[in-house]
Amino acid sequence: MSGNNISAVLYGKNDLRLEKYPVPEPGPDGVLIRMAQVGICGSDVSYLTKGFIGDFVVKEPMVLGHEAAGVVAKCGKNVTTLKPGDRVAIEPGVPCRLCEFCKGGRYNLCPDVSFCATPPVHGNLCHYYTHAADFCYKLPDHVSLEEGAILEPLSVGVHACRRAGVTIGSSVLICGAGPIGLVNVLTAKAMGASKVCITDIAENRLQIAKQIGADYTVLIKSDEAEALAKHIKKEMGGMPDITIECSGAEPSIRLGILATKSGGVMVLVGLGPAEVKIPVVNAAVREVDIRGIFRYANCYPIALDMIATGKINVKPLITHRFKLEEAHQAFEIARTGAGGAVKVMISCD
Ligand code: NAD
Ligand code: 572
Ligand code: ZN
Repeated sequence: MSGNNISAVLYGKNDLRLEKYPVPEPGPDGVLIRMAQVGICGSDVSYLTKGFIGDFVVKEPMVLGHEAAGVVAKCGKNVTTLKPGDRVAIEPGVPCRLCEFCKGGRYNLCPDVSFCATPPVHGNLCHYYTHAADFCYKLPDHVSLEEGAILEPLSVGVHACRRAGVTIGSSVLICGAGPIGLVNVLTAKAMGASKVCITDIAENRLQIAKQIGADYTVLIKSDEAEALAKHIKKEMGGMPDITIECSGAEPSIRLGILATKSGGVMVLVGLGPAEVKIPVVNAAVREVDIRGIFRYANCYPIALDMIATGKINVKPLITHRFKLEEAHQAFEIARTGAGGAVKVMISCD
């Protein structure tokens, strides 16, 4: 099998190549996975179009992809929980397991995490890939491999809604209706939110949000945050208890703070410029707690359960499908959002 592992390799800005890599051998605690479905994330697109995100620079060739599912092809000698033929979702971040964050259960904060397609770690947009067996989740027969791949962004939604404290009866404002805003809509509704309002600057994305369960949509046409906050209050019949910001845009963060009810919570999911100007005194004196999130921890099992039990349906988020050999076209659609693209899925089998 060696040398037959076609992989989508990023050499640097706008230099994506399909190359044959060797088929890797799993370590004693790992599994070899025949890759099936890999979603394109905004971070894959950023590495392709800019060559970096923040301090993470593509210096060596790196395989893209971290939203993935596949079929176990071979197990390392210590693996007892999986067997060849099992269909699995792959949690892309494997932490050190030893530091205080790992031991405390907040393993997403591990400084030594190895996360797929974050330089210099290879991702899994390829035919064969090895991963730690305990970061692979067996899919029930009725859960598709595409749904398995979407567990990754869905886990971001689960983590954000948990950090926000979304519960039965919550009223939630979600800013930004990209894939991450949309998984937050699905999760917030599944966790019992009674009112979910979502904003975006693009009407087509708001339409999808409506279809998947958003109760109110607000098209953002100006940066007048005070007026927009009043409009949202009127639409929702009161200020939201919780705001989950999923655009990273400065005016949207500002709006999120002003729109949130006193004593409420604002979660920053979107990561835009490293420094932004926000009305921090307004948040302070109204006791609006501002919380961040970094990926997720312990969320894959919850995300899988939400799909497997039918509490949420992620299928409407998948708008485009390509084969690995068509990776360049797939990334072009993901980059431009042409044809109303939300989640672009690449099939590797
Ligand atoms: P995306 O670019 O597809 O979606 C962002 C959406 O925000 C777009 O639909 C855009 O039209 C909209 N938007 C832009 N300006 C706006 C404004 N002023 N008001 C309202 N909406 C506005 O990206 P995505 O894949 O959905 O990811 C969203 C953000 O989440 C990104 O910044 C990404 O880096 C971040 N993210 C963070 C984490 C984390 O761990 N914190 C994890 C995953 C993604
Ligand atoms: O699915 C995980 C994920 N995380 C994203 C973006 C997209 N997908 N994050 C935004 C970028 N950061 S980072 O800290 N970084 C590149 C490591 O700037 C991670 C979280
Ligand atoms: Zn991602």
